[in-house]
Amino acid sequence: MKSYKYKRGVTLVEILVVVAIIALLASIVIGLSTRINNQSKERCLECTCALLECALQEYCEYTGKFPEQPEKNFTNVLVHSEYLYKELHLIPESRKILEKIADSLVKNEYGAADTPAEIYDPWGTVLDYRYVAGDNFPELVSAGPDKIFGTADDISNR
Ligand SMILES: [Ca+2]
Repeated sequence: MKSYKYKRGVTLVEILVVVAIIALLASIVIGLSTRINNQSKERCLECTCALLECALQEYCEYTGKFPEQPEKNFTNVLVHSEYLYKELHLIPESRKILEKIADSLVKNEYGAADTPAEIYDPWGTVLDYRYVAGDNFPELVSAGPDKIFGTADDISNR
């Protein structure tokens, strides 16, 4: 007479192996979707920077210079972004290009309603604008996926 006592059901080790495989597959899927999401955001950022560069070229043709940022310490990103928006908004051709940027990236989250809007990157961080006299072309800097400036994933138009 055969005993089926140990053939029925699954062992704890088998359950752990299945759980580990499911966890591994889930982490691969999450990793891939995060990467694809970041790649699409990077492309969105490239398009935004290209539009801002066109708007800056128009500004330069109209005024003979690029907007110079009011501070030179590169720390007050919010002020830089609002300043860029305000300056580009003053020049009709630049304003037309500025209006082509997605509404989700141009918001007035800081200051009163009548203050200039800020320009954001696709990760939701304010885009930094850097230009001091003598530079060849203004620099637009995104804090990147980690939303922190000065780290390796920062993205610049230069
Ligand atoms: Ca960063």
